Amino acid sequence: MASPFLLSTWSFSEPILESEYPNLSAGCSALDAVEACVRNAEQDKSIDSVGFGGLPDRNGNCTFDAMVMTSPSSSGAVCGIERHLHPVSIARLVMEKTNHTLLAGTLADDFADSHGMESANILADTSEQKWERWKKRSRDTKPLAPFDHGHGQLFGSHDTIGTIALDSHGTLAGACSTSGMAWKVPGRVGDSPIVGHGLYVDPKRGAATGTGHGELISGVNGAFLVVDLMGRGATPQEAIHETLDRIVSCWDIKKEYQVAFIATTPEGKFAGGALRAGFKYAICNSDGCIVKDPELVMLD
Ligand code: SD4
Repeated sequence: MASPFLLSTWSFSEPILESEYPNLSAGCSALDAVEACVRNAEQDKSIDSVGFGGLPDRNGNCTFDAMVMTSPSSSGAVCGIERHLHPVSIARLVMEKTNHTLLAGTLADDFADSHGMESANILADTSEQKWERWKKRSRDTKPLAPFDHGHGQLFGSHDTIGTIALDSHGTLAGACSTSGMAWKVPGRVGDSPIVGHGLYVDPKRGAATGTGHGELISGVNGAFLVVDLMGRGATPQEAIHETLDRIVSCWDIKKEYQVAFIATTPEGKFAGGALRAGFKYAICNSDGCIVKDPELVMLD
């Protein structure tokens, strides 16, 4: 059995993984570990694509999407959260306290209230200021491709934290959270809270999570496809390659489009891949924590 590890999208997650890894290696469950990592990103105001500090929609309102998953029969998600700072924990409540998979909008906020979660203003002053500037500058709906220049310096308008863990019992879990596409049409929901789009975990086949333009990921059921291909014998890199290929063959790929996946087999063989340069991911295991370039970049 592989020793415990944490894998997560974007370099901003590396210090988060590093702080959580001791708990994982001490026996904490994969689910607790991924939730803790994602909560950490959700409360970090400097990350402008996840949780507090996330960029708002065209009307200046922030909404959050999140999911947790441990198997095809065990997942929970929320979308369009408007007044809670930790959508990943509401998603976990959906998984553990209901027979459902996805709750949406203010009714999902009400559900969180009913479980004692404190509500909060989720629009940071910095996000509001950025929205004011955007509103003055441009009404162009096109987002820029996310580009990773290091912690706190993400250029472009969106990217999601997707975290996967394998614990000391050999159990896989995944979680993701996002404020979605900056300046989105109000009501827009991306791939992140949809099972098999932004995240998929199957104990027999592996786990994958995606970041980037949710519409492209959703169009091919991206995370599910990566995991399914691994289940049919592909390596993580081959599975990501074929999934990105599928996206390239289905869409007119504009220069601002970016999609990236990270994936692992149940045995802990992992890889990352992206449509375009600029994506990085973080890994923490018994050898330490590092930020990695993806094994695969499809386009120039
Ligand atoms: C989405 N993939 O909503 C998510 C978040 C995002 O880059 O915008 N990520 O499309």
